[in-house]
Amino acid sequence: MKKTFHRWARIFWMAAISGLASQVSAKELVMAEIHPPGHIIVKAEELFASRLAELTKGEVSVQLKHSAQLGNENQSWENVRKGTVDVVRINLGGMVKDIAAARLLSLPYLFRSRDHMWRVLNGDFGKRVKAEVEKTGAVVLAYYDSGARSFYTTQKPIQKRSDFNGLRIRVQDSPVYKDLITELGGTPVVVSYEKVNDAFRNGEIDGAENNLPSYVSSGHYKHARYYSMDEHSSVPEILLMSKKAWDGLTSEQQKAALTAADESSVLMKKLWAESEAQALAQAKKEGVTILEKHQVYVSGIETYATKLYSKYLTSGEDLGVVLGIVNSR
Ligand code: GTR
Repeated sequence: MKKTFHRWARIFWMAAISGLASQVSAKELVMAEIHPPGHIIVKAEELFASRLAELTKGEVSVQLKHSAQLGNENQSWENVRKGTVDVVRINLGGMVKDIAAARLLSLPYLFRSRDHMWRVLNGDFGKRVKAEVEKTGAVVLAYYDSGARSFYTTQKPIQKRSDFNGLRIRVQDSPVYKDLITELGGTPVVVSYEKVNDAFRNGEIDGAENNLPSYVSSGHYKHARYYSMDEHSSVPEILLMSKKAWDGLTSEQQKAALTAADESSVLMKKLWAESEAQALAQAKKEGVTILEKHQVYVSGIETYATKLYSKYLTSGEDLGVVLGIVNSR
């Protein structure tokens, strides 16, 4: 009896110790995302989280806080640099004030296709973006697709440049986007993503611009019933880890984080076209008027939009970089 008791006590004690040990070594990373579940970006992040847990055998897990529970995109960008959030996914278009390379990436009509954008990101320019971002104290895990952004409006579709006259268009907090709308003849209104529906409801804006998956999943299509596929920009998403969280991982865990991020990016790239097609089908089903690219007088819009280049390409180096991108179309 006494012997059995001792045996059980030992087993209990060992279990308690090993439980404690795994608690001590297990790390939970908190991740901020502004999109809701179901968005392709969130699906990619879910894959990142599950692969990271798998690759580290449960040592590192990710708690995904979607739908802007941890604040808007600007706040995520600030938080990841401060280390108060461990992982964030943000659009490079919102990082323009701090990252010079993001300014170039945001220039309208820079890329002709997703393939073109990926070629540029996988080359020297992608390395430059990474280096600039990492100087700010965040670690780049991967780039994600973001398709092409187009304009959507409440009263009538955008078909040509003069349709912008007098329209108030919501933009990300970026000087490039503000200048773009001004150049096109409209008035830019900076509103954070999760407040755009309210801005439509309150009549503060007449339009906005985004890719199809975001236009649909955000519900913007309920207010802005005309989507004109002018495809004026393709600014990728970036997955970042705070330096503090990164330094808290072992080198094996860091490797696993990069692998999981890369795998999620590859999968997302495969699924992107599908997700765009689904969003388009849903928008049509909901009665949205879609103007296909050939129904929009894009070259007229592009002529005005690209006037921005002279303002933003102030150094010979940047001019050379952008010329290189344009010539690689
Ligand atoms: C989306 C992007 C978000 C956010 C949003 C916006 O396409 O995924 O991160 O930047 O656009 O327009 O604010």
